Amino acid sequence: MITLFHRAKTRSTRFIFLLEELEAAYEIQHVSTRSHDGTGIVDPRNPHPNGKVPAISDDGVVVFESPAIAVYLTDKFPARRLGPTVGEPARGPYLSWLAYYSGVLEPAVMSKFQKVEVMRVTAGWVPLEEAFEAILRALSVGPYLLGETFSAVDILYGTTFAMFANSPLLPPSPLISAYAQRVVGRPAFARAQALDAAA
Ligand SMILES: N[C@@H](CCC(=O)N[C@@H](CS)C(=O)NCC(=O)O)C(=O)O
Repeated sequence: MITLFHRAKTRSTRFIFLLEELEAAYEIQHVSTRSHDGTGIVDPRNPHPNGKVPAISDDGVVVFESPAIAVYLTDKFPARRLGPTVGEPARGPYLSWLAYYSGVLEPAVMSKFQKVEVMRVTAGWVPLEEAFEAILRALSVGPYLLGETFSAVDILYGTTFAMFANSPLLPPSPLISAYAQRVVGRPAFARAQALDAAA
């Protein structure tokens, strides 16, 4: 059985979305995490090394960090076609955009949010505007990041762009807005929202 270590309205909600897309058998273990306001404690049941969510345990096999969980789960349920498998040409872009999400996009968003200048060349990521342009180029083929096929990578990017829809952090883009709406318009997203806070 897959256990998702989860806290409502966090990055782990996206994995309810993915597990719903995969029609997987899973259970949700609600855990506490630290909060912005200094409240909250790391839950000793949570296997993430820093007490963050998401993490999963699959019959005792622990996986943490969103891209790793996405690959693990889509590999485990290949028939659902939520991620290209080893040997498929689209596997390359799939892994690349997953790594780009946590290695470039998230640090770029945080740098901008914290008004920290990105040390171009030295930093492993790029300014948000530059990352955004790269994502726009990939999506201009569309309708999804891998082209015609919706995948777990869209769950990470689409939900992020939906969350930042009205944020001054991101440049306005009808293409990105339409993409985000396409992703969060899926029935599995609605199911995930309903399950998110349910104990
Ligand atoms: N790099 C992690 C980030 C996870 C993360 O930062 N989760 C937040 C909730 S959205 C968290 O658990 N924060 C609590 C803490 O930092 O202790 C991933 O992408 O999976």
